[in-house]
Amino acid sequence: MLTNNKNVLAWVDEMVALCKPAKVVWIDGSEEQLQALRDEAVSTGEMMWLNQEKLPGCMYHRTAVNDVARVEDRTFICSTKKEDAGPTNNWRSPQEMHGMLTPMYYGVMEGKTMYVIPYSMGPIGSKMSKVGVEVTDSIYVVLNMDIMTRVGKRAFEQLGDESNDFVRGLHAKADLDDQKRYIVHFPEENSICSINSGYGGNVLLGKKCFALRIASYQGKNEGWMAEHMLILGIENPQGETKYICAAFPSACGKTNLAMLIPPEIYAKQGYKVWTVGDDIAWLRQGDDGRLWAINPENGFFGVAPGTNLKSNPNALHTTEKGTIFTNVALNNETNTVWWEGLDKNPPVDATEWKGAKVNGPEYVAAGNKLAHPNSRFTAPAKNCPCVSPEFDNPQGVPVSAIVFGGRRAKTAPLVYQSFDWKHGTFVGSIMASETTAAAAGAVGVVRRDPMAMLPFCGYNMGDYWQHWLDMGEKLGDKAPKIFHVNWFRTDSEGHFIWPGFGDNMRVLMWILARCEGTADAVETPIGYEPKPEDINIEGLDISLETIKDLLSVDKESWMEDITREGTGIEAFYAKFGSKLPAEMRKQLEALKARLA
Ligand code: GTP
Ligand code: SPV
Ligand code: MN
Repeated sequence: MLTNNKNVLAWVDEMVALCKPAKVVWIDGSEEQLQALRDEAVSTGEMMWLNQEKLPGCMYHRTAVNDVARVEDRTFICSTKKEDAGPTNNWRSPQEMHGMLTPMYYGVMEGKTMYVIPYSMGPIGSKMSKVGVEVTDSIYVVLNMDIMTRVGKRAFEQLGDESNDFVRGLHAKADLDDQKRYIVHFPEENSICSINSGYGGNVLLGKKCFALRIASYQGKNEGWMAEHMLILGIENPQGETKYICAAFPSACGKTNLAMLIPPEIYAKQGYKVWTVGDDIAWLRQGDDGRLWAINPENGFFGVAPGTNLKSNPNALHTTEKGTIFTNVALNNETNTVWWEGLDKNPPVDATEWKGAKVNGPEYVAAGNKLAHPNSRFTAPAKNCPCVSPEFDNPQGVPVSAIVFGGRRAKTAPLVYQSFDWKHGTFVGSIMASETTAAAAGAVGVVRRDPMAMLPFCGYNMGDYWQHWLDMGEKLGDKAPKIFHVNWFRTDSEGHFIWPGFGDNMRVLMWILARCEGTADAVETPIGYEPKPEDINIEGLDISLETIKDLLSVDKESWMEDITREGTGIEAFYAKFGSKLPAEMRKQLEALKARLA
């Protein structure tokens, strides 16, 4: 036993009695134990070693074909009262849900091993960190959790012997039946149940389930925030680093922005970029009154397709050792990995993500994808060439700016700044983005995704906006400035206009200059915009005209975005009834007046 904590022991006993595993293994976090599990997963065919010379410590895994992304329609928030889950979450009463789920877990691990994984979200020793315990029947889950979180005995030390403040996570792969797949959260019970999946955000319960859905609820009650945000630092030539948090929906560029390579014009002056986090930020007011951020995770669960030496060399280097690849394609000749956008040479002797041997170039030429669009790498943060020296700092880092953004072909300009925190909260609340392969369902449909939290807010989104407003009151004039960006505007042929990736730093530099009060702005109906000449385009194959175009605000399409039936802002707000903070309504009316 790794702990004397009676609350943990009692809960694990209960899970064992329910699932009836043949064996129980506590994950202590030792390299010997992990190595034995890797070998066991290879011996059963669950995982595979990749080329150990080219990719030391790297492994490969393929999920079931019906199990490749988060399942939002099968994800539930089970608060006692329906209105506490709100109109954007699926809800069942805890009683009804337990009544359905409990029998599904009876004896579900018979003949199998139950792994008990203690883990800390956040650096060990940080007041901002929290502990979870996940029980699972999957070695793949254990090995991923080991990369993504701080597992083992150290997590129990963080919890202590008396505390009951740990999140209970029960996961069973069961039959992987997608009709019986459930990802269920009980915020009031501090617990999560996941069944019939073996994929990413559905089963690595520390990630979206705990660090966002449960944690957002805890944050509301305890006065802090859990957000779907990357955290990056920009160090100037004088050696001072400023930190930015950015919330973009799934597969909309967080990992890429967090690891960006500064363009030549900044690199030669000595600017550097440091990655603190690529997906989740926990934010708290510090003793100095400012907002401080930690990344609760310890690794990156990143989208593979599109990652290459040009778009994101730091991510690619991060995956060169100790990484698990899921649903990418195999190059059978070299026993290495491949995905769309890695290079222009799909392997001839390839295995596509579902497991069929194919001729890569022919297969791709026929319009097929070798890697699943949501195929991922699970890589340790410490591998990242630009991992921040503050990564493990228990205090976190102070936040200068918060940036919202989505994938919008039109409407949203390259960048704008909110007038103040309240308006910034409004800007976050009206975010919209095209859907991506990160969740099951249609891709490319514009939907409202407030603060990139639509699938991740563990309580009523109206109360969540109120919590944002309350945090702003507390932070007062020390609050970070709030911005909105859009890297994804397209021209009439559907091509991205803005080069994106590393060049996004040009926009971040204006953002930081605004925070320091050293850049001008133009007031528009939607917020402050840069003067076009204040976006540095030196070294870019882009004209000032294009920047003007990227910054243009079409009042009619903004009005349309407000009033559109079904998916407009007004229709969206109407769903919240009396839970919509009066301030949000006021902000919307003010925007309409400015646009008129
Ligand atoms: P999750 O892990 O699902 O939360 O995704 P994420 O927000 O970290 O997205 P990621 O950085 O993995 O990017 C997803 C996709 O967007 C990849 O295919 C990238 O190539 C693409 N992408 C990222 N940044 C940019 C950009 O600045 N411009 C363009 N055009 N595409 C980008
Ligand atoms: C996301 O979808 O936002 C992810 C991947 O980061 S998952 O862990 O599957 O949620
Ligand atoms: Mn994410």
